[in-house]
Amino acid sequence: MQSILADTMFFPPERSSVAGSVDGLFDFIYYLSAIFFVGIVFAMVYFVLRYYQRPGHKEEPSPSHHEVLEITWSVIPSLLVGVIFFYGFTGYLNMREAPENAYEINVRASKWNWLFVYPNGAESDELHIPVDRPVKFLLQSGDVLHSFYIPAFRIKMDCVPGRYTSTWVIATDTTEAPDPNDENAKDGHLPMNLFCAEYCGEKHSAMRAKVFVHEPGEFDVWVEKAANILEGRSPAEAGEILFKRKGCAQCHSIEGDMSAKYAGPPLNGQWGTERKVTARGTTETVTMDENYVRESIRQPNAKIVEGRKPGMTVFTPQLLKDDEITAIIAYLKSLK
Ligand SMILES: [Cu+2]
Repeated sequence: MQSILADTMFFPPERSSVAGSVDGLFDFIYYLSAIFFVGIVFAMVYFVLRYYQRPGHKEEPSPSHHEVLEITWSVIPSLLVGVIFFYGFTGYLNMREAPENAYEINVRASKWNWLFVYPNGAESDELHIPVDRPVKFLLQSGDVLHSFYIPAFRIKMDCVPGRYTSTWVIATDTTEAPDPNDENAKDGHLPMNLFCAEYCGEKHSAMRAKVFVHEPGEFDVWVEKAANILEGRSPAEAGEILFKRKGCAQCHSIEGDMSAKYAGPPLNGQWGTERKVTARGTTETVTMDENYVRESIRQPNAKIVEGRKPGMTVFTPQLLKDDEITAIIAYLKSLK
């Protein structure tokens, strides 16, 4: 069911197989509330005008009960609530249970970025999915509660630390025109937004990603290419991709921004320079070289730059391979 109200007033156009049922129920509750609101306010105003205390107005005893009236106002709302429950509950179950043949993508939420891991090992910081095919999202959180929310699909599910949750979707439209600044791009074909919908700390509002929906063949090509980021790229190019994808860019400016907007120190133009750090309670001076960067990634709390607080993610070899650290080092060297 296409929703006129939800489409035009509140939400982006429906782009998934479940969006229609969500909007349908939303519309039902909305119009029902509107009808009851108008009815109740009118009745109230009418009674006030008819019965207010005034000179010459005689008080009448009110009836203790009225069976027909009481049954009516109990049965009708119960039926309406029953309808809302039925469609809400069956719709919810449908969103929880993915079909068996669904394509599975692992979603890892952490402060403050999204990482999508595909069955062939490919990883991306933007979500890519095929059109017209059930896609299941297996959700995880690396730290606190986050919530996986794609408004155009009308799906939302919490990412809970220490357990898996899941949701799924069939996208009904492909996205094109990846440049949002292109004025000729039709809105219906722009990549969709993915938000974190659970307040998760300082940069919660920056925890966003784009969703791209591909034709099936095009998707296979993309996911194949995404699996080998080190291949066919210079180490610095691969390092730049990793720097964004692994969340480094959320806390480290590459434009020299020293402000508290970034939890970590800026990383451009730093290669080979010295800095004061605190290591096990004592202050020392270190040079930013290969080993310092490697240590700062593997054991971020070993040396804390003066004026900064510990708290960076510890990147174990499972999270970031040695080859990938080498690529990031090449990227950092290239930043002026
Ligand atoms: Cu979050």
